Amino acid sequence: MALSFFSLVTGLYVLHFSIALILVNKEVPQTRGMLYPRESETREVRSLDGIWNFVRSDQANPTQGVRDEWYAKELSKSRPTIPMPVPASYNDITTDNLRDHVGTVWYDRKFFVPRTWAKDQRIWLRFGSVHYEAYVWINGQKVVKHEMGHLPFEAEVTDLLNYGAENRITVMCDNALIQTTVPQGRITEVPNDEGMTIVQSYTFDFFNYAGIHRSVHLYTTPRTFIEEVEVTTNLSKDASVGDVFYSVSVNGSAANEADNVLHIQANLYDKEGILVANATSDGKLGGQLQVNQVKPWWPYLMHPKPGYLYELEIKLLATNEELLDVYRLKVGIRTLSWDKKQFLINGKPIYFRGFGRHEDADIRGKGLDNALMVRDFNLLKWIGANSYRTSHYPYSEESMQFADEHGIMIIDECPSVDTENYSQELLGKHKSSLEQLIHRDRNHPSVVMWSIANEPRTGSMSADSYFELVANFTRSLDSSRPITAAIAVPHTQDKAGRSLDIISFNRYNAWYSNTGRLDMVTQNVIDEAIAWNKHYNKPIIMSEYGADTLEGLHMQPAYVWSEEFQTEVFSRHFKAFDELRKKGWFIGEFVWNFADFKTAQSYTRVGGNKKGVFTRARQPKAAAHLLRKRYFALGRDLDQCSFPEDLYTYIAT
Ligand code: BDP
Repeated sequence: MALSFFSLVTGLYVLHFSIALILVNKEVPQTRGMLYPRESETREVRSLDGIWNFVRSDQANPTQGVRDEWYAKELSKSRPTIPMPVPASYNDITTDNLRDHVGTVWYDRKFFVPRTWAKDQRIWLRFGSVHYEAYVWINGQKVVKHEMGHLPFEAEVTDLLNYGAENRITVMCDNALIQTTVPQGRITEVPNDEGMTIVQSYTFDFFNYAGIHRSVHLYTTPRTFIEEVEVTTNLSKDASVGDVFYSVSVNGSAANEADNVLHIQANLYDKEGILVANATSDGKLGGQLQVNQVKPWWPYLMHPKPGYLYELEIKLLATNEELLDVYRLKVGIRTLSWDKKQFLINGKPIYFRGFGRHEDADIRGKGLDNALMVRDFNLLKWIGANSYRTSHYPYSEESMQFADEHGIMIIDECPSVDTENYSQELLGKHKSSLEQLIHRDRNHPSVVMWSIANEPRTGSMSADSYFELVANFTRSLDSSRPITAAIAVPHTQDKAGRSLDIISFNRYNAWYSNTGRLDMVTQNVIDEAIAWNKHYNKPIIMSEYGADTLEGLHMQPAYVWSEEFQTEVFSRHFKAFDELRKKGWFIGEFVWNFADFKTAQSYTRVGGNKKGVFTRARQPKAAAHLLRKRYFALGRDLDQCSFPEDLYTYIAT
């Protein structure tokens, strides 16, 4: 049973190679539902986070647990278990080599479902993310399979639960990356001292952390409920009137009864809780709300009150006005527009000053951590950044909500990194990752751009049609935001840029090229940005630049890895950026990276990538203070923000 359901690769993982390429634009499965779990008068939410039981499979026998039906009873009956926190990556929790495990691992736990949930409700099980592939059972019954890290999935479990009694959830998670996963990797069998072992390799530069990375929730909905809400907004020319367009889809039997005309009552409240607009749709599941004296959503430092959010209350009503369901979400009212030179929010040109980042921390790896998230936003605001790219995969839904509230603009990236060996199967999964991402994030005002890849190998012929298909697919799902990709091949080789709206390029002058040569940064950056712009006639962003820096290492004159060197590298780039800004089409600078992060083991990495402006423990390196002065200076010059009092330290009169 289990094998056919899960269609597991028997034995070891198959390697895929692509030869000549004719790509076809096939349909991608469409995500349904997946609203962020929120309580309301019609919904309850329960967390299943906590300490779960954990088993690692034998690397040489990853499908054994499925064949032997470990999910049919408690895991501890099949294998000795160890405690494992959820959410967290499992890699850095134990003291043995679990860190480098390749293949499947198993989790289970028990939980109670209240008797009261048995009545007139539906129950849903939702995972914020599991990396990379997940297989889920409730009380030994298959529930859902999902492939792709960093993205949520859910399934209805109403008929599988024991109400007023104990239940068991079992999860199998597979971290193996092959040439047709997103991101790609390779599995090889190589000899070691004991015989043969399985090795996972990948070209991307961050550790392939795995496990149940984000929260697990059970939530209830009424029998007929609000399944999806899509919101778009507009502003009048003088920005005094705002429009909120909402469309709702409903799931449930009442939706199909001919004599029951479901309708929506939509109420929009401002921050003080005052009702500013309302509408009752006439048998339709969508409509428009108009807000006079609107308070638009502005990025941080562009307005004294950035990140202004309204609350949209959606009520689903039956013909007899019976209240069926209520769901509330935050809405920011803003417009986006772009042309060959500029990118504008609410009609005002934007200059991005931000970071490439990672979800990464000591011990918990890529596991959701509210303390870390709040600290990171404090640091972003302290340093005066107005944006970041979710390099190189979707970040937690909680952080997207935070970005909305704090006015931090997001370039939202799908998990495609170092893409190569293009194939039809890879294309399907790449498109699916964007479909899932856009479905999840389309209502966030903070999301201002989609990034369809990081450093794809766009020099090959196949990249041309591949990225045209990916970009057009993305546009077909959301034409309200521009599309970019962070490109690293030289413009003379690139085949993807023609399909993008905005060109982002990554380059490490004085680090990977001309190492140590601080005198070979500024002009190279200027020349390359101009070349990209001439080639494609599109706005240009420098999406990565930086230098590895060991905190506490000081050397004067500056020498690679020292704090002085990172500071100098930044300063040489700033000079280039200011030259480029005068040209009108250079629209942003993103440092690589916000904080130090873990990578696979390599002789170029000391405990990980050290290009952070902050350490992995989120403390500033010397360059952070310089960057802070620049980002606030840009904020003052471009957006008339005021300086924080402690920006400059008193030295002399
Ligand atoms: C870039 C990648 C980024 C790496 C960075 C580096 O986009 O993921 O971490 O190089 O090597 O090419 O520091």
